[in-house]
Amino acid sequence: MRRAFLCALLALSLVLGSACGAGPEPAGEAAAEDLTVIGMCQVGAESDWRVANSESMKAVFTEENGYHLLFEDARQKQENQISAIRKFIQQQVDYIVLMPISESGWDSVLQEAKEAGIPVILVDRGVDVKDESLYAARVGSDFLREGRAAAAWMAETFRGEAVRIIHIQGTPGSTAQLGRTAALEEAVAAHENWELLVQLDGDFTQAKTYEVMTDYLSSLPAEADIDVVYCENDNIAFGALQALEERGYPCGRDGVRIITFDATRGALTECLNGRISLAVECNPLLAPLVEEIIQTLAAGGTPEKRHYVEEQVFTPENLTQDLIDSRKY
Ligand code: GYE
Repeated sequence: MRRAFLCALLALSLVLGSACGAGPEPAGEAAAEDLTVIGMCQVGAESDWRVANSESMKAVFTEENGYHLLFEDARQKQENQISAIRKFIQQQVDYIVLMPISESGWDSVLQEAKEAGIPVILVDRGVDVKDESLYAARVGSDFLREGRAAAAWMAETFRGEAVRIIHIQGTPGSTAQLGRTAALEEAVAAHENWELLVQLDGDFTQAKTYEVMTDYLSSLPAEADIDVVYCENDNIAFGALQALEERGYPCGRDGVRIITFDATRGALTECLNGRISLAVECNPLLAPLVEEIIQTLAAGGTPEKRHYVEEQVFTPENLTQDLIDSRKY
């Protein structure tokens, strides 16, 4: 804990802050209490998954639970994430929790955190760094495994038939994009009658996907043969559905099969009504695992480096309204 230093810094910044309008963000009165200060750097609010992930963090890292949470939304920019980490280092927070937007470009700033003695916990996506000791642990999903589950469903569903696939990717270079893409590409390479028609960048958002998908569909002859749209998250699936249906492509068992990842409530509802054919779960409720890691570190222990969460797949056949209603996200 760095309470004394932080309190002094906060007092100073409160005094100077109004005069010079600069300096580290004050952590407020809470810092005067014996709270663990967490500097959290979220990607943004690009998807339903991301919103559920942020809510999970805010629900666990509360003052009642002994934490003071400094939450930064990087608005989908790595440079904002890097500046937030530098600010957290200046503020001498106890832990940094980072949801890295993409895998590359982290060596220097994580080295700075290490030199300042602040453990970094990665949530959701990973980083590609030369020295693995730059972070304490990573909590999240196995995106390659998720993609392979989708490919296995395709193989089972189409059983040797020709499959024409549109692939809409998430934020380029993010672990979720890399894993889900690698799984599809390896499956296409292994099935000679699966054809990848196009790979589009949907950036994990509905708006971008609607735009790129509408453009792409306009470039095809009317009623082109499309069997599957492999969407790397739910919001991509929503944008693709909208674009497909507007151009007269029915989606579901007798039309284009939409595959999605995340399986948040909106997508599960579309799956139950048949417009989405497969929803591969990606669990955003990761805060309890992050808290366990913090408790291990606080007790002087060494947490496991990698924590994967268990996930399942949903189809219109195995889903029920009760399951959707009982879901927290
Ligand atoms: O699938 C998507 C989000 O990295 C698992 O990022 C996360 C992905 C998730 O924006 O909806």
